[in-house]
Amino acid sequence: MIASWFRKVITVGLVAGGAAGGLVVTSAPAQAHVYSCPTHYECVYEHNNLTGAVQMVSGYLGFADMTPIMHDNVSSWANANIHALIGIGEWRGGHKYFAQVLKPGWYEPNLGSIGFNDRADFVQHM
Ligand SMILES: [Ca+2]
Repeated sequence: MIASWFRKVITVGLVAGGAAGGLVVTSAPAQAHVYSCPTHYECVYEHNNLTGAVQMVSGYLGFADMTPIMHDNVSSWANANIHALIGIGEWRGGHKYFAQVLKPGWYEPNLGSIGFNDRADFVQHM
């Protein structure tokens, strides 16, 4: 049942509050894997393809820091929320930089594909 939520991945690059707030959207091929992120959560994973250590973040939290284990160690992630767009990002010079935004039910199997492997500091509702 959860698997039906995961179909594709959307990549959105943006800088919150940045003057040059261009929005770039690209899509990557869908991939089928074993999904372990419960409905209403977003999950970040240590390794590609939603494997390795996991941090599950309640979809009711607006913002969550990565745990010490996951900080600068996230390689893939999933948004199992029903409605919420979730962004993943890092702090850059005191500002939030969002590397990617996932629609509900989407996942990113390889953050390295967008140059963001092992860099995430937080996830946040958009
Ligand atoms: Ca990693």
